[in-house]
Amino acid sequence: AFDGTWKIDRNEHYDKFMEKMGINVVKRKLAEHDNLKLIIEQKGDKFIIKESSTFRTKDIEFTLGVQFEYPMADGTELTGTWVIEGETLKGTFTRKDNGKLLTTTRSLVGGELVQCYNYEGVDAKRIFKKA
Ligand code: MYR
Repeated sequence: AFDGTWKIDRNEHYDKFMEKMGINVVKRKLAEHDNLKLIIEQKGDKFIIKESSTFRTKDIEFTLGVQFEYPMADGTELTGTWVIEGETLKGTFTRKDNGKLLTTTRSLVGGELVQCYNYEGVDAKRIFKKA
């Protein structure tokens, strides 16, 4: 269901979220317009994601329920897992630099891919349209 090419359409509270994450204002301004594109392919429990943005291109592979590492575009390392609950992908990640939790979900809402983020009480969304 998540398969396909998804292009970022809009953000909600993303600047506030990034600020909480400790990202400086210059990087936040760039990140608001990063043209993020995700090509998602699911094979059973395994996901292959090709991420591209103005910052980088990166291939990510993970298996549901299996811990993996993910470096954010600024180099901060996360470690965690994705699981599926019902129709929703739920991600629980920990920042390696400070041990704090970042949770995220992906779900399909009206044909759009909605990714929600939470860090230290701040919620944000990034909403993608199918290319
Ligand atoms: C993936 O499934 O795409 C890889 C794992 C994603 C982990 C959660 C993403 C957090 C990215 C946060 C970026 C916020 C910048 C402050």
